[in-house]
Amino acid sequence: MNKRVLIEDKLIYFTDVYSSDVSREYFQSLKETIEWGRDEIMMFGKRTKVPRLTSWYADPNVKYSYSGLELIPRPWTPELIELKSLAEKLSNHSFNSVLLNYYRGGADSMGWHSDDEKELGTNPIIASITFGYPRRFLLRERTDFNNKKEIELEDGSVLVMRGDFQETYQHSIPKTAKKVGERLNLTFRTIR
Ligand SMILES: O=C(O)CCC(=O)C(=O)O
Repeated sequence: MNKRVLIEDKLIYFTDVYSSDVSREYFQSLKETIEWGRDEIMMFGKRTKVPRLTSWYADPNVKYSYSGLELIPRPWTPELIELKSLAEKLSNHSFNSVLLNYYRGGADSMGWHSDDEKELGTNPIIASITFGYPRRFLLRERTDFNNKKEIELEDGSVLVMRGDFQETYQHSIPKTAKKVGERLNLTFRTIR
């Protein structure tokens, strides 16, 4: 495993957390066993389907909503608990929920946003695991959109967002016209 501090006190990137064999197994099994759906969100006053598949697992009674959408949690599976334990070890923090995203190809994406919903509290710690095809993860400063950075999130990696990262930056996974494979992403969160 390799650890890199990308932004001091805000963004830490662990690569080779899982070998490619283990990552492939998690990828296949999550793809098949997670109850994937296509959420609708409110955008500019209109209901719009998100450009990817999603699912939400959490402790009972945990409620979370984003972009006007209230998410109903499903109960943890043994596999998600395994992944949660590793995410907790790397971030030194305990989580009570995970939001999963399934990017089926280059047309699937995640628009610019910060994970700054009030249920996450101030300076939330979020651990993000990637399995499958690497995609670009873009950052831009909230007070200066021209100040951008990017990294490629690799198969078997974990990105930990912490401190005032959400307050200071927005992030996105842009669409791409390149031929890309499928990617799964799990963001472990603590809902207060
Ligand atoms: O797929 C990713 O790496 C990003 C996920 C993300 O931004 C989110 O769930 O808020």
